[in-house]
Amino acid sequence: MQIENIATEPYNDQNPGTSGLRKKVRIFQQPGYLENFVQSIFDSLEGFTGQTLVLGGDGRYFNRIAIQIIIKIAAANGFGQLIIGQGGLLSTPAASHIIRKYKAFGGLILSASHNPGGPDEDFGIKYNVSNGGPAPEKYTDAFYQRSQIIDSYKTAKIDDVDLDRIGPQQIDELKITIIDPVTDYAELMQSIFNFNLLKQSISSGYISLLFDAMSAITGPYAKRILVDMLGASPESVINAEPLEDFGGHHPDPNLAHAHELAERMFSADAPTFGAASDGDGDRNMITGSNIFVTPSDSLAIIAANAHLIPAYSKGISGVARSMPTSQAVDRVAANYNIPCYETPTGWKFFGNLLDAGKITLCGEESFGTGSDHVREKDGLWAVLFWLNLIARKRQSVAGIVHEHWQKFGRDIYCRHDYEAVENSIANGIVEHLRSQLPTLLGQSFGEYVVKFADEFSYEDPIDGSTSQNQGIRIGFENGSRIVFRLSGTGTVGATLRIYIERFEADASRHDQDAQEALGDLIALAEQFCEIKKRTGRTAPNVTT
Ligand code: G16
Repeated sequence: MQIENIATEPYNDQNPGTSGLRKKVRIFQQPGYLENFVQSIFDSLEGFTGQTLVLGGDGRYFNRIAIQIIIKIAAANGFGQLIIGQGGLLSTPAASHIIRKYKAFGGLILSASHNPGGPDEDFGIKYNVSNGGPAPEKYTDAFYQRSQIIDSYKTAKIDDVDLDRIGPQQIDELKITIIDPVTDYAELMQSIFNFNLLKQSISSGYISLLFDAMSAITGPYAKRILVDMLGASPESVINAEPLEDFGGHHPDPNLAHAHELAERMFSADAPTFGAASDGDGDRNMITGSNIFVTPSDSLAIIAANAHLIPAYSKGISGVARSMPTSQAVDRVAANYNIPCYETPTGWKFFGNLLDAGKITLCGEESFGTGSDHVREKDGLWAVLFWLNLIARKRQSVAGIVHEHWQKFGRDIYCRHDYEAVENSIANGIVEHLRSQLPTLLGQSFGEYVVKFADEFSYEDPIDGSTSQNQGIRIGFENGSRIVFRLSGTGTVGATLRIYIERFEADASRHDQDAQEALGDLIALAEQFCEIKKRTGRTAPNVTT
């Protein structure tokens, strides 16, 4: 195999965010941009000669081109085998599973998740380590450092690989194996859930379901698992064809973007269960007939009922949630007397806890839920969990949610996103919030008395690494919280996220609308951060 060393100039913006490097496609198309970043990753890793690398993406625009480029760089750098999803497709959780199952050295996942796709939209790349999980910060910091001084990359002079032909191909000393993207993952799901019970519940009509794949990667996975294996009707999976531009939509599973699903689920003839997943298949939105389950509640309900699912029937060791996720799961953990960890936003922070067996389940307010079966959040896993729960408990989604609130109380929750805020304004807001922290303690704002006001930092209990500046938290004596942080996944300007929650023990008040119930705290959040005042905006872009 002939290998070339190509001279290159560093780019100064290759700092991975919450989940890999995400930029506009046009930025990735600059000469050497993708090549530099991939070579920077390989330059920062040791011991992969002759080892296996998993490769796949969510099928968005530029996916196939990027895969061919990466194959050549990986070949030139000495990997022995590349396992690639057919057509260059792999959902993020499937990639995580394949890295683990085939004991790969790591994997490259090409996705910008829920961000839109197309020539003028977003692309992304992320490296996952041998446990199947996103590279921890010590890796991503090293990639960035390297990218700032890189002066050449290696590439193999080989033809483009046929990505559609399943099976092994040999190019000199490099083995390339194209696999069906769904089979291994579907088998894993079958080993976790009670597929027989699910089949019966679907065929008897007890469960009717609607899954919105949002023209993204989960279409083929949902069709195989929900339709072929579990017997749901083909019409149960909508927007099932993965498209390079996701049909022009945001493949973001929330009520605003999964509007077709939302309309059906809030209609008179709504199915029992509705769900959606995102661009790369790791997020999930759960709904039932005329009810939306917040991701924070979903995590708590999953934790409270895990023993009803075959794979977790012996109990769970502990749970974790990202800091801005509501405290609903903490109440479940306290009730079952198991540990509950609070980590920064980003799935990578769960990896060590999962590897060490400290937790079985984890989740985030950003529509992410998962378990120790892989090291990524997993959209279809959450869907199957809920279906298994409905079948096992013989209860509707609303019934399960209300029963949970009755027992544990309700953590009323919402998130407001202000997107594409000018960076200087966003930084000014963060500075302004920071400057208030020392004086807030003990102050009263109506019924809210400040109990703590700080900037969240995290010390990993397994490896002792620390992560600073992970969001500003203002907590009140009555358990309510307001959290502010800048997103690490956007590609235009800055996105300010405001997370608001209040606990309601009184079951007669559990049906309140979240925005109304949180009205005082929403006003207080504006008083603290002045986003509306400083930007002239009147409302958030997205409310979830
Ligand atoms: C990624 C991370 C999640 C994180 C989310 C939002 O998800 O994997 O852990 O919660 O981004 O992050 P931020 O608030 O910084 O935008 P995904 O689905 O985009 O890969």
